[in-house]
Amino acid sequence: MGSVHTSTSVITIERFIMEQERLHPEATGELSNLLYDLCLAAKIISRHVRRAGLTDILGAAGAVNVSGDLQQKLDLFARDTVRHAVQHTGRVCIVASEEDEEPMLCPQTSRRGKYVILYDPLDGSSNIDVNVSIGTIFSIHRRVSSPKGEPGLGDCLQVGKKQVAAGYILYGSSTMLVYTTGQGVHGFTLDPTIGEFLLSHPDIRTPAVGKYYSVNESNWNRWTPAVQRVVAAFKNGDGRMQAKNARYIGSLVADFHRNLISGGVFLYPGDTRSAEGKLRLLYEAAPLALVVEQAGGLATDGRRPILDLVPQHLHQKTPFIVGSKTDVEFAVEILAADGVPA
Ligand code: P6P
Repeated sequence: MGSVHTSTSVITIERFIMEQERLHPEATGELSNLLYDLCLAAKIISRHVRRAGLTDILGAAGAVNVSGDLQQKLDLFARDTVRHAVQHTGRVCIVASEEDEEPMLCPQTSRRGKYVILYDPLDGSSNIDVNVSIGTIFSIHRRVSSPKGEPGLGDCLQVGKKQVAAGYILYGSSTMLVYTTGQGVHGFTLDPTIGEFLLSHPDIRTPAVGKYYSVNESNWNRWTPAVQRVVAAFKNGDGRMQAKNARYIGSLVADFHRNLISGGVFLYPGDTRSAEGKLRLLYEAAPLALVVEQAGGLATDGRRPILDLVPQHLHQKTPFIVGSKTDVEFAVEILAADGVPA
């Protein structure tokens, strides 16, 4: 009798990625290997994040630690860890991160591959000192420049719907890696005792109507009246919208993940201080938009789907409303009636 998948069968991310690749005979395996590379980076960053509280003992950033290594700020450590994991593999040609003003070309020594990685190495890193969950967000595009020339900014400034893959690592009560390659959204939980990400959330679907709304209400007086109407409806309910529970951690990946699993809507609208809001399009909003849409949700800037926005520059910000389909549609309808951007 052939092997039977029982509900208790342990599926590592490596095995899952391989099985997913088999669904695409044309696949070369390069994307699969790139996802493995990111997996390795995730394990290394997770190990360091878990020890963050020990910097007083092990030395904070700038100090030289017991093994003589220069202690780095965790977000710079995360930035380097991802880059080191991918830049010599011949699978990637250029990377861009929130920590660097310009994209970084992969070294000429190894063949420059066909993929581009845009990432936020450690989003919410200001929460590290108070032991609040933080995350890494990544977006993978195909190179669009000629392989005969140098990769460049044009390979990074691509519209979100062209992403090949996207996902995040959440360093929470457990470390989870959630990703999509356009074939649904799948979540893996790190078992640190064996150093493996195990399939824990196959084919994640986000509820159409959310339990939670997530927004920093201290910005209330800086929002447009239309945004205030949207948030008031989520808070108090109105004719069509049941009142929701408020949940706001102030760490994007943590807020996003809770809402993805339980249903909810996250908002970071523009305001009088910053018309484009606070969150970045290329390596925060666009990858999370791909994940949420693959899970049945929506992501918008208040008027247009995030995945349709054509970036003009690397660190461009965007208003961001993301989560349960019915809730995001409700917000867009209220904002459209007002005729101004979120
Ligand atoms: P605010 C963290 O600094 C971050 O970039 C996101 O992780 C989070 O969603 C947002 O900022 C919180 O911003 O203005 O509400 O503190």
